[in-house]
Amino acid sequence: MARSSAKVRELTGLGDCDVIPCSAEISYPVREGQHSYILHLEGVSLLTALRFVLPVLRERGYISGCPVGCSMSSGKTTFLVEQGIPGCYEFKLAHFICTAFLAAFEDRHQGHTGRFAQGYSYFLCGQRSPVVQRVVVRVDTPETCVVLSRSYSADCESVASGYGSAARKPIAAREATVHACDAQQPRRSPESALRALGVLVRDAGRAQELVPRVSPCGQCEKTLFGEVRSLVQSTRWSKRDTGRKASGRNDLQGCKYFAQRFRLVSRFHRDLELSEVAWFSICPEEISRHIGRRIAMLSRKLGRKIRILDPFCGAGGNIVQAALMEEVEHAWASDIDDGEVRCAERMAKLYEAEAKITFRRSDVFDLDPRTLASVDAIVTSPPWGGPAYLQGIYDLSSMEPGYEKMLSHLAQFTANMAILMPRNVAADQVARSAAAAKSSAAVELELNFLAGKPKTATVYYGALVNH
Ligand code: MGP
Repeated sequence: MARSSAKVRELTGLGDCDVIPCSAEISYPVREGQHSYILHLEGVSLLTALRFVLPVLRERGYISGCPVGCSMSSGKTTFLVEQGIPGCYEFKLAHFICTAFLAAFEDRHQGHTGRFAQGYSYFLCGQRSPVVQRVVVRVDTPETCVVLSRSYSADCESVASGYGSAARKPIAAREATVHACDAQQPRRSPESALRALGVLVRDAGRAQELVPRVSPCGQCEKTLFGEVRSLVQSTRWSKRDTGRKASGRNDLQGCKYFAQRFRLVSRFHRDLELSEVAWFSICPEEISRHIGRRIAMLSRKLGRKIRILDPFCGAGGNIVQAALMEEVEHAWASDIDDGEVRCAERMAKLYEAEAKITFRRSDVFDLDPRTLASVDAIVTSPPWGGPAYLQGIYDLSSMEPGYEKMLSHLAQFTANMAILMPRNVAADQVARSAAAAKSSAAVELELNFLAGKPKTATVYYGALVNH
């Protein structure tokens, strides 16, 4: 009997990805009745699933009740089940091997197509969800209006209880409830109000010049304050790990960046071969996509499709996502490192964006504004100096090549720039950099939250500033 001869192995952790599939793309169904778990089967036909797999799972107590709502697509079968023990199970029966993923159902994922990554389960469901973006506070310096904003990517990590306990601790799903409201006067000093919003300044004297004009109401402030504090704590927790990240591909398999690979590149494939620098510097896809959307809005202002440039393209995370926007007509991507350029090319192929992007190896200062005169916007993530950036407040003047020198050079192409920055970048230095970017009227510093955690910041110059 197939049932009695079935071998069920519980797969755990991330280290096994050489022998088990790392993730599965699924169509996340709409909930039916009391069914609170989603079961996703790979490698079996519907008939085999019904006759063998489900009975075995039930017999062993992994699921209970009668599964419903099955859907099938390219050899994958999805069921909803009433109760279950979340996990990843592999079946070896006489004639087939099947992998089963079981995760708790979450209402907000209803109807999404997502990616189920095993080890620390999450659904990258943001592909179709809008990025929520709210301006929280706006401050003025004598010379420049600085807009501070936050972007929340659609939350894509979920905690399936008991799932992948040996793996990276998942970030708790935290839907931030922040309202941009019209509270009249700030009740804190400018510096502490900014700090409460997660915005840091290096020069305390200078901070006095930053006068919040709009401040969140007490309720929001409380939420934000608690949120930022707990996030800083969780950041410290994870920081200990970063020291261990070594260069080799094998070492990377255990590291936090590798654990987040589908968050960084949702179509991650082991043949992508990210370099050591790319692993820690590639922008998480949801944030790149968000920046891409903001850049695409420029097309409406100009009344035509736009052309964009990324002079530090690295593995291509930012430029590929931006180029995917239909408002983008063409993109140029360059990097000083030939290996990175080749990786970016592979990334473009992976996302089928290669026809829109021209790649070349070049130092940023060798790019000639006369030959790239038609660039409408720049999107880029310059080198921050590696994972040590989080010590204290990030000092923009420590960036190599010099930040303002780089901005002045890039401003010859266009003043419309979106530059990825460390989340602890000094806001006062950002304000001052506006002149070098020929964007002295306004600059925007946006904190990018991913799954409730501040990940990066983006500085917008020129027409990309959201007033
Ligand atoms: P991180 O701080 O290393 O990760 O980088 P995380 O998950 O916030 O770490 P934790 O320890 O606080 O939990 C967050 C993101 O910043 C990365 O995914 C990259 O997009 C970006 N980033 C990080 N570093 C070290 C660099 C860098 O040196 N250069 C660039 N351009 N981007 C970086």
